[in-house]
Order: sequence, then C-alpha cells, then structure tokens
Amino acid sequence: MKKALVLVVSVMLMTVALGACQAAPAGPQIEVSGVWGRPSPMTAGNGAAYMLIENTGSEDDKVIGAWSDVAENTEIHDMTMDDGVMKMFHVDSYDVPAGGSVELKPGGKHVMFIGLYDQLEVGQVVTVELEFEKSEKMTVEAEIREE
Ligand SMILES: [Cu+2]
Repeated sequence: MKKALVLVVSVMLMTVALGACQAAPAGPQIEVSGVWGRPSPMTAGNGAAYMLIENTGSEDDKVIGAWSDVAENTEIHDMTMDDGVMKMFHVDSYDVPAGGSVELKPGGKHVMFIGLYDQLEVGQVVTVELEFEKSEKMTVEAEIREE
C-alpha cells in the first residue's frame, strides 16, 4: 500500500518536471522563420535577406554574425533615419532576449550581402549561416522573391 503511494507520487513529480522542461527549455532556443531576400541585379552589387528570429528559451542570446556563399562579405546591418535620409550601418550583434524576438525586415535590420558574385533572381534559394553568441550556428534558406 505504501509502495503504491510512493510510486504515484514519483510519477506525479516526473510529470511536473517534464512539464516545466517543456515550458522553459534550459538556455536559449532559437527558431528562425520567414526567411527571404529581394531580387538584386548584378549592377546593384549588393543584396539583403530578412527573417524573424525568435528565442523560446530561458536565456538571452545574440546574433553575432552571418555568412553566405553568394557574396564576398555578409554582414548584419541596421538602418536609421539621418536628416531625412535612410542610412544603413553595420552592427556587432542583434539581441534576441529570452521569450523575445528580433525581426529583420525592409527598412530595418537585415542580413547584407556585399559584393555579390552573381545576381539574385526570383525563385533562387540562398543559404545563410547565422552565428549566435550562445546557440549553435544555424543554416537557413532565403527564398528570393518580390516582397
Ligand atoms: Cu545593409
């Protein structure tokens, strides 16, 4: 009788532990979705990719860089309005707080392809590798399309 009760209690404790585990996984948990890029003619020389980066984990993380094989350099950029002119600039990182997200979109943060080897055409898929402060590197695929 006592043994059965102990067993019931331990099963209950396990259920609670598993439940807690699912609610808040240890460390950052990065999910990337809606990855796309704009077509870019060769004359432009540069291109950009956008995406939503979410952190469903319990620890803050940061995007600290990006890489792709379509251009000489791939950087993470942001944009600002300066005297009525939109200007973009290179940043060291994007914060991806626990339970939060960072959105890369036209007119704002973006992954920048500098010195394209070839033009980016609609329907093409560009592989982008994202580097994080804590999480493992992640490879995502950007579909080239008009918005
Ligand atoms: Cu840029």
